[in-house]
Amino acid sequence: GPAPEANEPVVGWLDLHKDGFNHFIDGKFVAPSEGKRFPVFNPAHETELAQVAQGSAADVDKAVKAARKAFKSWSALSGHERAVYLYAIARHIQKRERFLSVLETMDNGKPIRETRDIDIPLVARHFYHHAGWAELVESEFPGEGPVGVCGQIIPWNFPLLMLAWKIAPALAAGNTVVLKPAEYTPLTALAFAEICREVGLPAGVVNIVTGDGVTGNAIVEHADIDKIAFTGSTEVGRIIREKTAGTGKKLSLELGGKSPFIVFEDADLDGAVEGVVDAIWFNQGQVCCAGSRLLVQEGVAEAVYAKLRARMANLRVGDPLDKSVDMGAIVDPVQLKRIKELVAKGEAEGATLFQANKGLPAKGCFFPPSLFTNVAPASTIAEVEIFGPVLAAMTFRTPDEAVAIANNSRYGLAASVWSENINLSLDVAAKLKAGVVWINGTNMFDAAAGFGGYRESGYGREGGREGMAEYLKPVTDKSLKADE
Ligand code: TXE
Repeated sequence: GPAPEANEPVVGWLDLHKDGFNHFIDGKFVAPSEGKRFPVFNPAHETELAQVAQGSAADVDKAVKAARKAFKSWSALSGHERAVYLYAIARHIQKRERFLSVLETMDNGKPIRETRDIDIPLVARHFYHHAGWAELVESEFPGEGPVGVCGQIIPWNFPLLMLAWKIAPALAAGNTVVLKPAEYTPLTALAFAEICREVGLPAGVVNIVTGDGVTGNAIVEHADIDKIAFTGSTEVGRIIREKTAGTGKKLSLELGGKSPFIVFEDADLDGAVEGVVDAIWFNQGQVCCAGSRLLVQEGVAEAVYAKLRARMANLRVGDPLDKSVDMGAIVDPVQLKRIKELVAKGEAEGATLFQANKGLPAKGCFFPPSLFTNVAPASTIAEVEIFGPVLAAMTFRTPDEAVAIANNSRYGLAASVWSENINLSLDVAAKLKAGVVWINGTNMFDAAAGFGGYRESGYGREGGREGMAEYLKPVTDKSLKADE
């Protein structure tokens, strides 16, 4: 069951805010202008965690004005001076690692093992890495300067990590930000706002406005924002691209995926099966680069499926605060409904469904690990992003056919290739239309490596040198930079 002692500081913190959370604007916590708040739930326990401010266009405007004012002095600091703040943020995240992990798990439903060992350590790593970039940016990007005020809109699947991916490079390059967390999972962003205060980050450099798509749209439409960075659905990405077309706004989009996971017959099959577990059942499959299409070479297909079914039967689905749990809750009933509908569609289209049935908790947003075999390449479940713990498996005969099936997608975010033959792996990897290709591995993230997609998975990169470039622009006369 849940670990009450780990839970306690978070419950106390939520209790402090039982009258409702506010936006974080200009270094202060500010009540929503229209006085509206919305509830945020723990999807595993079906309990309300908090009431959070619904951001209006007026709130967004206030935040943009604060960011604009702060931009002048923040961008005039030396890289080293900005690095000191980023190091301090990284250090404070490490100090509050346990609190942040528990809070993230309660808000999102993902296993505590993941928030503790993956999400929050990667958040700290991202700020450390970008503190380094703040030190280097002037020498590594001569003739370039910050873009200005950045509007950043993030999803709910890795709430604090997506915040880090957005805020760390923006600040390192000398920008100021207005960030909107997803409506399902705003709580770690609000805890992050407290960290900004603790480290004495100058007021207005980071502003957090909570709310839904209406709030996000107010950010997109604000005339005094210089860049929009968005991670979320392809549908909303398309709207944002249309709305920013014809404006001077710089834009980066990280959208959906339907990433192939290709297993050749000479692969280490047990290793590949463990890879699949990580590819599609990590974070309940709510991962933009999830390996959601399994392509297996015909000769080993039945063997791989058999190993997979046996492994699925051992996956523990349950209370995400329990350290022994492999899979937690789906983020929200709306997403759960979407997953159920797509699974029903897969069955209607004639694919064979296998679900490991260890029993799900009696209440809460849970869905079992699911495997579809006999999937026709042109069927819905082979094409549409399910964004849940559902794997669609297909077979292929030759490497060329594997490449053809893999690339037959509107998306192109990531791919995994499994083979003991490195020549084959490298040859196939080069032919895949994907922003990231892993060989004998999957879901490996590093702050130093650019991440992003092809096609409808979006454009622009986050992380590393390419990620920094997204937050910079040519500056002809550096003395003009601060007066913009
Ligand atoms: O995404 P939305 P949703 C995919 C996944 C999922 C589906 C729907 O397939 O099932 O999208 O999820 C804000 N202008 N991904 O509905 O709506 C919103 O408030 C500006 C993949 O949650 O795109 C939130 O902060 N902003 C993905 C953010 O956009 C708007 C991660 C994402 O929400 C807006 C999430 C608007 N008009 C979902 N409408 C990935 N690539 O990892 C909403 N938002």
